[in-house]
Amino acid sequence: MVGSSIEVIEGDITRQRVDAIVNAANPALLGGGGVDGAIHRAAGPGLLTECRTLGGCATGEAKITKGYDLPARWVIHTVGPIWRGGGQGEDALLASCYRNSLTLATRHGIRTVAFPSISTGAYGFPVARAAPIAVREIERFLAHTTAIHRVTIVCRGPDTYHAYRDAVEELAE
Ligand code: AR6
Repeated sequence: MVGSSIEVIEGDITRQRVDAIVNAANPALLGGGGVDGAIHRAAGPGLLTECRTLGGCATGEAKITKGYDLPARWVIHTVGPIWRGGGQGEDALLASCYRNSLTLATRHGIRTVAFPSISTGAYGFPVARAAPIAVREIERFLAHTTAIHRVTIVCRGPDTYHAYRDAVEELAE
């Protein structure tokens, strides 16, 4: 069944026992608010020290660090697009966040990955539009690899949760 390897849950990504969690970062990779702040707080100061060595990250790209005090062994940092009305390549950039994060994961032998809802907080991307893009891109990736066993989308709040659940169900139809 299409969609079977994507799990959608409501919760806190910093608590996930997976090989890698994905951070919705900004191009400086030096921390911030939202999920980025939560991940840095939970990982401890070693994460920021390693992030300082990375030289930032372009929108749509991804970089990897260790997970430090997190249950996850790795953190994949990706930079989602800032919503500018939808005509500035936001959809394609959002898709590339998911694709590049999963590509990086396979290079590190990562089998289980948890994503937050990239760009739909401070960056203002409408979640009803972001969710199907995310789910489609993850599915497309999983269809061509056996390396990744499970992808979990960890949603903060019921609106986000329902948007991703609907997207998974629609793709499975
Ligand atoms: N677990 C799971 N999801 C969370 C958590 C958590 N602990 N905390 C927040 N979210 P945002 P963006 C959800 O703003 O839109 C940062 O300052 C949140 O409710 O974290 O990509 C960065 O440094 C929302 O659904 O990321 C950048 O400057 C989703 O995560 C900027 O914000 C994404 O919201 C990136 O903005």
